[in-house]
Amino acid sequence: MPTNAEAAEILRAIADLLDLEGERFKPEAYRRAARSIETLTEDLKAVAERKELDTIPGIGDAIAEKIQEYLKTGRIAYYDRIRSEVPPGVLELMRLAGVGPKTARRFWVELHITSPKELREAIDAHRLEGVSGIGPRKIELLRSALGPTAARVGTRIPLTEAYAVAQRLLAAIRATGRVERIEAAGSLRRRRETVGDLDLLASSPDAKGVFDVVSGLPGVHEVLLRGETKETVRLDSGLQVDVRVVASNEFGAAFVYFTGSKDHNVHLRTIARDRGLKINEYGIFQGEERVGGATEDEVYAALKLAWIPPELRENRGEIEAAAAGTLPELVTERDVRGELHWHVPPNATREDIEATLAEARRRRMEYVGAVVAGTSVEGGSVKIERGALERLGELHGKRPSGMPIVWLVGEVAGTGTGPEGMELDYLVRRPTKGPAPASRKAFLPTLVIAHLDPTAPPAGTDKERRAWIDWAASHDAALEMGPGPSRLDSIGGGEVRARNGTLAIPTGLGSSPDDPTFPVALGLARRAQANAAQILNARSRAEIEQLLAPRATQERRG
Ligand code: DGT
Ligand code: CA
Ligand code: CA
Repeated sequence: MPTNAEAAEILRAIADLLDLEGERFKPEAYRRAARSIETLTEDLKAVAERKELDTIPGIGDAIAEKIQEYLKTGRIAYYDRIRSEVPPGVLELMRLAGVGPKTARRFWVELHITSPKELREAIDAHRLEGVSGIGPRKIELLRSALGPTAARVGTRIPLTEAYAVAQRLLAAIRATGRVERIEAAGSLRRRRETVGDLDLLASSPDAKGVFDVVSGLPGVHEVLLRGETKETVRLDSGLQVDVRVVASNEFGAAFVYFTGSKDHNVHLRTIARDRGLKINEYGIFQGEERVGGATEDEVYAALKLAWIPPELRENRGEIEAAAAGTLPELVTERDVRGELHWHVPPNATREDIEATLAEARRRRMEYVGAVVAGTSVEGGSVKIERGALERLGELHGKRPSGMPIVWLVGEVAGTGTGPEGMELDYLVRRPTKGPAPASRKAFLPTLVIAHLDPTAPPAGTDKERRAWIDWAASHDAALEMGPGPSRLDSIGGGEVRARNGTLAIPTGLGSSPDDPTFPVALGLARRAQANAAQILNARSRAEIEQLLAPRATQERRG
């Protein structure tokens, strides 16, 4: 018997197919209808019998007709037809992590790649290199999305992906109550841009109990090795996870050791030796006597060093700085005071706007800049449902009690006006191909957050990035840090800092609670040694308003 859930599923499948065929607006209409049906509290059939299908929000005549057909016959001829037009492998491609309908369509239409297998072959044959819009990072992402293969051994995965996987594992292990404490160490804790394997460090009196838990977690493919204090498993994705269990009084020493980097550790050990001490993963030793190791502070203090933030532990001068008391003050989560680049989801309702503002308030944000106009980086025009747009218009520039102030933002667009004559507060600008524009007059208003062009040809990436860093530094424009090819990694962040430029940290506002955007972007900014003064959205509302003020003055004059 047909169910609401099945009907919704077919509508979603239609949306996917339409996406692949390059349709622009229809897919979203089908998705909206699917969502509506899923939240329906009564049987679709009952609604249809009352001839009230078209009263369901998001269901117009065309979709109502297809639902009727489905309820009568169990099929939708339209679906069968468009499905026959798309090779099944292309649908599989679209479901790979990091491949949306647009990319899948390009693989299919431009590169004649019609299955994951063909994609893997194309990558191995270096056929994707030099294809516009598919840079080396994207290729790495694709390789890991394609799962465990021989080629995969020795490859590294992006930090965002590793972060999300680690959070899931940590939460699952903590929930069992079998560990006193468990944390991610290794390159993930140092927020290296790519991660080779995960290193989890736990304290517990019962290592075997912890390993039993880990081995049985969903997504764990096989146990590669198990010893007294260490277990290594491989996940379905091919990623390896090392788990170590120590006693709670050893945790600090082990945490330093397994956080690395290896070069950092080696340097620490030479300092220890000079002081007549020995440090290893079990503690700090003076001769045979154990003199500490419960906390990281103890380890660094024993070496007369300030505690060093993990993001700096690469043996690039941080140990000398810790000895001299000149470690940089790094931006922290608490410094971030607002979101300047919130993409209102295309189908958000008034209620969704309220919910996001409430989240912003919980996170103690002072301002939220909502993108309401222009072209998104992905290329589509920014489209916001009427109700949400109205609500944003009502809230614009206002601060309902205890709430952040709402600013209206245009993305890429060259004018200061949004839909229905809405006045925009500033623009988020994406560097376009070619040289950076000489003047910011080209896009009034004043405040510009540029993110890098993900479609820039790989060969031009470094040069263009440098041009944009120069341009941003001399135009009060901030560049966004964070995951993904359109944002800056820690090296780029360091270049911006060296030029006295400003960075911005995307907060992941409005995303799911386990979205890695914010922690990853923050970590990369810290790795770039950015302090709060260098982060645009670590400034207060008043300070940002001051940046926006010249525009108001200009307008009054003009
Ligand atoms: P990865 O996994 O390649 O992204 O990088 P890491 O840094 O996570 O390296 P991994 O997983 O091999 O080891 C984790 C940490 O354990 C590493 O950062 C430092 C420590 N470690 C591993 N092997 C050695 C070693 O031979 N000597 C020293 N001193 N430390 C080591
Ligand atoms: Ca590792
Ligand atoms: Ca490891």
